[in-house]
Amino acid sequence: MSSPRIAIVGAGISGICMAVALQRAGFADFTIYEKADDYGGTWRDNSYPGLVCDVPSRYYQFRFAKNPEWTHLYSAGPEIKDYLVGVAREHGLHRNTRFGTEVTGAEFDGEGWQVTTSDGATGRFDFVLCATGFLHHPTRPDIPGLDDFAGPVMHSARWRHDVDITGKRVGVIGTGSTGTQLVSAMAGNASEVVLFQRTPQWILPTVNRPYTRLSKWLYKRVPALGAVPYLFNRAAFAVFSQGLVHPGRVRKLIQWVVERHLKTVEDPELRAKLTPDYQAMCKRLVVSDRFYRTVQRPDVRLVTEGIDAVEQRGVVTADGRLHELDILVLATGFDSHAFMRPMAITGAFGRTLDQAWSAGPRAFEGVMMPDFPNLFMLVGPHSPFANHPLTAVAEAQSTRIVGWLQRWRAGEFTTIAPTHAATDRYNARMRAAAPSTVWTTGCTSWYLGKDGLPELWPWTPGAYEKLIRSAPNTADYQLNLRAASRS
Ligand code: N01
Repeated sequence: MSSPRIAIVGAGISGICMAVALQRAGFADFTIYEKADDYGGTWRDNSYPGLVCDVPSRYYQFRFAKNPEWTHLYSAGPEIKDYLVGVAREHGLHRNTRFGTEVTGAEFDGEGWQVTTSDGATGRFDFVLCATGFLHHPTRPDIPGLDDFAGPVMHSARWRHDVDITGKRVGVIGTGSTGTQLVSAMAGNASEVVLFQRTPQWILPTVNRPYTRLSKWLYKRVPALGAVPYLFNRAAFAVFSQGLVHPGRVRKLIQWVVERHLKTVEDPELRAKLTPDYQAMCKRLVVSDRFYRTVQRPDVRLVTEGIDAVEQRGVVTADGRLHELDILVLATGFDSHAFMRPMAITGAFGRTLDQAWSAGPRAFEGVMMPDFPNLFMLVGPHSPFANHPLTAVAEAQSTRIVGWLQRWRAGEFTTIAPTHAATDRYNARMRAAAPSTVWTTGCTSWYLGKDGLPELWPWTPGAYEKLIRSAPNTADYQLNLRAASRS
């Protein structure tokens, strides 16, 4: 039995998860390419003040690496990054990782992939596993004059720790999960925080609390206890996700909760400005118990007039007013539809990824594409996400991928890709299910693709896990069986 040569692109949550799954299945010949200089992906890139994961820590972790030391119910960004670095170290992944090396291209040569990196080197692999994430490429808004601003301008995912906000007038553009966390964290430190809101958000209240020493001690002493919060949160998220994908009681209940939360804003004029005109969860639900309190502070100003331009001294809004600022923060999100691009990927028959995805990212079961044999994706198009933890998605998908690699090792095939027919059927079923989801109820968001349909799995994450952990239907794939003679 030969062992495949495998390239993993990206060393974030899904890249680390995939690498550990390979190790555990006895696949030793793999290289992780990471363009940055550390593990962590989005948790490495995002280091803005106030970053806290809105999924409970004891759920937002790998099942194979439960951490008894989480300090809070909801962990801060640096703690999650340290956790991921720790998992990578514990598994000795540095031996397989090439930091500071960006994969710029990958070309299928009939039986495997020629991978090109930024240093001009090439390598040949039997499989390429793309673990590149989707909240990776910061979006810089197209606002006239942005480059003219005299002070520092920084995207939330490129936080400049050399810029001291103390006593400064800070403008924040964007009211997603990031903008709301940032404003809550900076108020009181900056002299004034001005939040430029294009669209209000529904906010789900939650209370963060530290774990007691006793609870940490117990989780350390009795690791099996880790299953309790995991299963509890899994059940809670299963109920929550019913509201995402079906109209009904859960959706109504969440709407009621967020509306009650909004009523904690006392000034009716401010409350009106903060009231969305779409259903809760249509955009990715923001979770915070601090935001409404923060926007009611005298040193925080909510601006709802559209932004016309940025000039040297600040932001000019449509009413002609200049909002003078010292620092400008762009909490304007990411190009979530890029996935593994700008990597130049060319599959079978010379078909490029840009050609294959000219109508938007499409995949089979979130992990493979027709015409791109032996190329797998983690958290690819139409994987479940929304507020669901990506650790769980990556674990389920890496199990499926390992299953195929084992069949390759057993000599069952040389190359594999899903058929066009299976992929078309799969995508048609998802399109048919999309109208029941909350994401199509009348808002814009990064969830929606070019066709206005969500690029998310339109059923519950549990249903996806069941599908991806079940035995694949061989009829949905084109297997090249020449390898039968290899083993
Ligand atoms: O980005 P977003 P994010 N002028 O795309 C506004 C995850 N996350 O970084 O709604 C003015 O949600 C835009 O306005 P509008 C999570 O999955 C998780 O906040 O398009 N405004 C919007 O308000 C999340 O969903 C955590 O009208 C402009 C904002 O910028 C994802 O990351 C924490 C504009 C962008 O919101 C992305 O969140 C943080 C313009 N030209 C993030 N362009 C956790 O807690 C854009 N906007 C785990």
